[in-house]
Amino acid sequence: MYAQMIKSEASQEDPEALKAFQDRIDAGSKIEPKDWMPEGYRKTLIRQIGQHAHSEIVGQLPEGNWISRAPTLERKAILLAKVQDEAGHGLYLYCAAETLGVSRDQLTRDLLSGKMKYSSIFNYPTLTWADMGAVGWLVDGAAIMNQVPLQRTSYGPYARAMVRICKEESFHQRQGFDIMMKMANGTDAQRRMAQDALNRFWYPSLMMFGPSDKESVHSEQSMAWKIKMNTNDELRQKFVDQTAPQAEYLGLTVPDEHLKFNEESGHYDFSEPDWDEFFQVLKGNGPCNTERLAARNKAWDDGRWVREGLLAHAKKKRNAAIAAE
Ligand code: BYC
Repeated sequence: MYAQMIKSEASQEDPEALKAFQDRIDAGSKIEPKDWMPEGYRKTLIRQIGQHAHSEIVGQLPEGNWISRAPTLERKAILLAKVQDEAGHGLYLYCAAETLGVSRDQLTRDLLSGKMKYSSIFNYPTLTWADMGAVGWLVDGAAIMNQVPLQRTSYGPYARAMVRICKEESFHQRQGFDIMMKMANGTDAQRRMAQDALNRFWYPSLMMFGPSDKESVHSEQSMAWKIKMNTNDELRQKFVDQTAPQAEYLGLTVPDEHLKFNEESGHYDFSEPDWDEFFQVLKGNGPCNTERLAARNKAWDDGRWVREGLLAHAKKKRNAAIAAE
């Protein structure tokens, strides 16, 4: 449906302008906010950057859950800083989306009403401290795998936001792996916790890259426009290739009996995630969808007095400036 809509919109646009635009993309030029762009390009970017921004904001919830229960003051300070970084990532991305003509208020409304998506991964619960390790190691690890190529994406403000985000995400991944190392080399109970976290987060992390290439609706057009630099399956494979040896180093077992290095292909063979589960989560039926949206709606409602206070203050200052002229 969406892909068809984008195609039909393109058919109404000036073919010469479309060709010149595609030539610029093919030549590796960056598209900037004031440049002409096809409506489909603008909409696709708003969708992807908006979903990404929402993922950063909703992504604070599963980890925020453990700030008050971190095992040491040092771990608590690190986790606090990480969760705060995610808020910052959300802000850079909302700013990048605003350059495309959508307001942050509109994007927020679309998140809170459930109209816009955020990453499926954040609809899973974080049950133990080891989950903080698994989230950093696997979830941030998958995020980096996806986001490093996006530093070369064709839209300037998005590419530039990604540079800073990727620097911070790689620190996040290391802190996650550090927690996993501590737990995997700890007591029997800690090792069991680490294994259990890996068991629960492995397949949801693979799902972060999106449906298989056969099912992906947007990949073809998004790759032609360099809004996406790789297909979903390419990135998923790279992630498995990077992560399987790390699990081995930790002495943990990836919960996939088919995971095996294939000498011929030079890559790991692995089992696909349960795609029915993925599409259920996208429909709002994951373990925490309701809880996550309720938390964001509550935060928005609770913050009303701050927004109103700031707006009233800004209005007062503006009126005073007008009166002084
Ligand atoms: N969750 O045609 P496709 C992070 C949707 S990490 C939910 O392949 P596309 C963080 C997709 O939107 C995560 N929905 O789509 C980490 C589409 O539905 P609509 C954020 C998903 O866009 C740690 C439909 O399925 N990263 O932020 O070409 C701590 C068909 O898919 C998912 C990004 O957003 C999913 N996993 O490719 C804190 C990176 N996968 O929109 C925070 C930027 C697919 O037509 N985004 N869908 O209704 C991307 O690279 C791409 O948007 C995706 C999907 C690879 C995710």
